[in-house]
Amino acid sequence: MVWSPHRPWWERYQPVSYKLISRSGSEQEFADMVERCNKVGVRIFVDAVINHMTGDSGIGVGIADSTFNTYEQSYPAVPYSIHDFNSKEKCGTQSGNIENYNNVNEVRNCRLVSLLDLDQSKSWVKDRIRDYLNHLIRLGVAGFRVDASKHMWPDELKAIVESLNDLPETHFGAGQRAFVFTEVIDMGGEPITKYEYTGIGRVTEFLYGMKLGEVFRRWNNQKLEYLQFFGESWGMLPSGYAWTFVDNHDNQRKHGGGGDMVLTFWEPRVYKMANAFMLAWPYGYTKVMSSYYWYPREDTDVGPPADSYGNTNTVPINDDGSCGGNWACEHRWRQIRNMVAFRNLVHGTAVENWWGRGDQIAFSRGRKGFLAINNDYSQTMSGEFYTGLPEGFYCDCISGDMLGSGDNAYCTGQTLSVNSMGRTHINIRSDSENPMIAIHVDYKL
Ligand code: AAO
Repeated sequence: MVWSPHRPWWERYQPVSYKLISRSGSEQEFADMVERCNKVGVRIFVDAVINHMTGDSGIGVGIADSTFNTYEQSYPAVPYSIHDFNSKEKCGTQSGNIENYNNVNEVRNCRLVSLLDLDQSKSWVKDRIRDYLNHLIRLGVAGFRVDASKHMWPDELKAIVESLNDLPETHFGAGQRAFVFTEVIDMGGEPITKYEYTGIGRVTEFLYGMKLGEVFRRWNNQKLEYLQFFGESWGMLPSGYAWTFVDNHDNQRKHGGGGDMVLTFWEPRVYKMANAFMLAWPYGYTKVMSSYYWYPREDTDVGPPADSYGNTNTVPINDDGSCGGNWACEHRWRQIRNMVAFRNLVHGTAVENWWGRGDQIAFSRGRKGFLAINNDYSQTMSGEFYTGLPEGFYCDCISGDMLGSGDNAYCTGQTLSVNSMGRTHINIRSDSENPMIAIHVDYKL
């Protein structure tokens, strides 16, 4: 546990053991959550910290009461001893830490911000990590985000992933493998690239959120209309390898890659636009961020809403479905939640009817969905647009929800009428709080 600063969020990134006990609860509570989620079709992916253990802070105790001693490099609860870590000789820097990101050996054999660096070439280490991940698989998790993957040798990480058990047949069917995402920050300019990790699973595409932030902020003469070919031609991974997000837990705090450009929940209007675009756009495997508010905003260490000891608070849900208790819960914002449904619905269809004028864009996804965004600061976006959709009345899933069913269905937001030519009239004011319209065939009234 880290007490100075007081129980920061990043404490979790310093494992002491592989026990499933955290400030969020016990193993039993975790297993129960996974089970309940699987039953309703929600998959759980675990953020696996397997590159390192704690920082070199001396002697201490973890949240599950396991001890550690970094002078001796000892973590008895796993157990790991000095033989399981990369030595200073193997690393080669004076401090034992990564000092130069242009030196591949350093990045992978030295300590990331002083975190004791496990040596995954050792079979003992590989096996302990394998057992830990298999334990999680047995509990029903669907896959892993592999933290700090850039700091592990790709072939060693691949061997660990390949050694994992299949997912349990009861929940996933026969022969299914864990879904793996590797965290590799590659914005260009360093020798280690994201392409080295595509053989393992999906790879973080940090350029995606950075570029999207640049475009929606209209920095460097960017305009929404340039998004027509947003994807690989912008220097990003082929779509099938990319794991995309508007922001993540690091860069929303200006840590990690792209921190100055990315959009976050602190700027909700434009954040909703960027997420709507991401979710409607057929590139990459998308991730929606879910956060908590922290104060003061400049203090990037502040941990989650918690009791005075640091145990994470339960998330209260308000009557309108949003979260209370300082949880931001972006995933519950109607504009974002409804666009997730949009994405699932239009999966497999192509972008059609692209229309772009400066900071106004519109496009459809096959004959299933249509999105229009007005990011112009003064011009209303108005006119007749091809939606690609069958004739009928549609409920705009940005301004409202479609409730009820059959003849009793009604829209709590704006209703749009699509004519027999597939055209609709739209009018989006530039000063609207939600300057977008999204309709799809599941919201046909
Ligand atoms: C904490 C304290 C430290 C202390 C340590 C040990 O803050 O002062 O030394 O404990 O006691 C999180 C926190 C850390 C925290 C750590 C452990 O963020 O502050 O340290 O937990 O509790 C690199 C890695 C990447 C990593 C990122 C933060 O490559 O894997 O740093 N992300 C993950 C997690 C993260 C976590 C850890 C890893 C550790 O998501 O939450 O740390 O488990 C360049 C490099 C990147 C490098 C960044 C940041 O990026 O390319 O590889 O990321 O620098 O150092 C432009 C450039 C871009 C550059 C970027 C940032 O965008 O284009 O290349 O600027 O400068």
